[in-house]
Amino acid sequence: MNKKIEEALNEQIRTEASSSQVYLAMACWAEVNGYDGTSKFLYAHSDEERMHMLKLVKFINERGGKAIVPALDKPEASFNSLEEVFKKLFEHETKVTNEINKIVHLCLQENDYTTHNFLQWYVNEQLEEEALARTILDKLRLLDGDKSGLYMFDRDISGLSVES
Ligand code: OFO
Repeated sequence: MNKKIEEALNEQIRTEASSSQVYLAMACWAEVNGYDGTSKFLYAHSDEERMHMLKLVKFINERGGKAIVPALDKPEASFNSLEEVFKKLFEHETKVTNEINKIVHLCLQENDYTTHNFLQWYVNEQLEEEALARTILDKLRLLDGDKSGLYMFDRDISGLSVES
């Protein structure tokens, strides 16, 4: 496997693993602060990110490269509000999208069309995840901290899922 691509994909393993940790920490915060629906949503989102990581691990190993399981930083564990949680989640997803786009670009430069093809799944996934995060954030901004609105938000969000 092309070394530059292998390195970039391994870096993406770190990104996806760290997304999983970040959302797990958010899920814990939501759970202990009484936002059960939100915590359910975030636990599921954390699982999705682990699955994104595993897909990369398998792809690299199956193509003759070597996947590296990275050390991760401790994620932020306390937040002031649900709005802050989702603002950070949205910003995080935007960063992930940029990272994916950079690897897609590298694949074209290196004429690696197999990996380019493989990455289209991630391109679509990022589109969906960013759109979902933006919708959730818009709702929270509209609520502007209104307690009964937040209660309903938390009840409804548990029914939303992050597509895999
Ligand atoms: Fe939510 O990011 Fe993975 O791909």
